[in-house]
Amino acid sequence: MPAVPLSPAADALLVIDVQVDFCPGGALAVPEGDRVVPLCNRLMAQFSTVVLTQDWHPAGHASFASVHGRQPFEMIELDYGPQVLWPDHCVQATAGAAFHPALDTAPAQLIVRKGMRRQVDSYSAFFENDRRTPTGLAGWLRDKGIRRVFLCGLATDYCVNYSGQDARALGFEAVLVEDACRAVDLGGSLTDALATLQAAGVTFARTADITAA
Ligand code: VGL
Ligand code: ZN
Repeated sequence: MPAVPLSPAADALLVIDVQVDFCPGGALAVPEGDRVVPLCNRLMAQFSTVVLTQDWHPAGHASFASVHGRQPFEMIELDYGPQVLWPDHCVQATAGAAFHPALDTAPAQLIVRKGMRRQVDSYSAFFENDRRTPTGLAGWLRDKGIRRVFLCGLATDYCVNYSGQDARALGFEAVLVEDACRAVDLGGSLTDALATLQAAGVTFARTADITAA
C-alpha cells in the first residue's frame, strides 16, 4: 500500500471508544479489542490534532437489552429507527467506561462523550443515532482547519463505521486505519461496514503506511 504522508495542520486522528468495556473481559468485549491500543498510541504520537471519543451512557440507557427485557444483540425499533440491543456497557463513571489503562490519553486535545441521552444511542463521533443531533465535533475540527480525519479504535462496524460515514457526509476526507481497529462482527456487519465506507469514499490504510510529511 502506498505511503500516506501527513499534513500536520489539516489532519486529525479520531480514536474511537478505546474503553475497558469494549476490550476482552469487558461488558461488550470486541474480539482482540485491546490489540488496537499500541497502534493507537503510535498513531497519536504522529498527529498534532487528536480527538478521543468515549461511549458514556446513563444507567438504563435505551440501547441496553436489559431495559427492554430482551436479550443482547436482538434488534428493536426506537423513535429514530432500528437499534441493536447491547449488554449494559460504558455506564458513566464506572470502571468499564474508562479508557483502556494502556491508552496514552495525554496527546488528546478533545474528548467527545456520547450516548448520554437516555433515549438516543450515539455511535458516531459526529451525530447521535437520530443522524441529526450534532455532537459539535464537525465545527470544532473546521475551526481548526482540519480537512482530513484518520479513524482508529472500536468497533470497526459500529462507532468507527458511523463516524467514517458522517465524516464524508460532512465533507472531510477520511482514512480508516484498518489494523488499528477491531470489529464486533454481528451477522456480517464488518463486511457491510467496509463496503459502505468504501462507497462513501473512505480510503483504507495501515498504521505503517502513515508517515510524517
Ligand atoms: C459501540 C455498540 C454500542 C462502539 C458503542 O463503540 O462501536 N458499539 N456502543
Ligand atoms: Zn454504547
